[in-house]
Amino acid sequence: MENHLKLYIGNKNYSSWSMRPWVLMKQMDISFDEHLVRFDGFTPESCFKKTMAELCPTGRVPVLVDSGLVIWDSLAIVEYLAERFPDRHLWPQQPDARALARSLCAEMHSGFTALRAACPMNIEASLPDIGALMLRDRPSVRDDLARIDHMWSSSLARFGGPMLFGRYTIADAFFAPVVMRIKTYHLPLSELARGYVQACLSTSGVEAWVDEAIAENDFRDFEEPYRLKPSSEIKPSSEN
Ligand SMILES: N[C@@H](CCC(=O)N[C@@H](CS)C(=O)NCC(=O)O)C(=O)O
Repeated sequence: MENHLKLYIGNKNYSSWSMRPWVLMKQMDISFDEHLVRFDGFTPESCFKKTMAELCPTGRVPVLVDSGLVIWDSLAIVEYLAERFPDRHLWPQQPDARALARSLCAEMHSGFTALRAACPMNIEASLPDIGALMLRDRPSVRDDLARIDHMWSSSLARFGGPMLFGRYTIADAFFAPVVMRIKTYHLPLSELARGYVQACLSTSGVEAWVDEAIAENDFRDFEEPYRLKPSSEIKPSSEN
């Protein structure tokens, strides 16, 4: 089938939602044209918002365009890809494993808000002090991390690793930005879950995204709650 896929994404260093379909498509050898719409703010006047609002109703990335069909939202995009490329087996093939993988992705898609707010994706940064502060002062961040550890460990134990469902699936793409947060903020995990972090970081899709994120070298101050001030000025005691 002729390939007309276009994927609109944001800055690779920051855009966690964009990372999911991008690493999936790279990893599973689905070719596409990338359109990076640089973050310059999310106000209606920003170039980012004007560009994306012309394309889709949410005005957000990622967006996949397939010969005029516009699909927005990372979950809808990966479901579309799974249907369009059935031979790639993007979901696990067994119905029970597939149902579990969908449960994990749905939980990720609508949850972990405390972790996401306290530790936004910032691939080129190293912020161990912030990670330690957030874990010390925000119980909801501790809860999110414990849930992720339990979720990953159970899946790895049940399906044998190295990826969440044995071989690489959509679930691994969905958790790739969490893996990046674990790395940036040095968040502690059980041994099994740490092994998964290493396995995920070594996948070709994630390696390619990380290389390009670092090469971007595009500091966006509105995406930087921490690197603009010393950690002594950061007061994480209130929950978001
Ligand atoms: N649920 C959406 C979330 C998309 C999203 O929030 N993307 C961010 C960038 S990572 C964005 O475009 N933000 C712009 C805004 O908030 O206006 C998805 O899964 O695709």
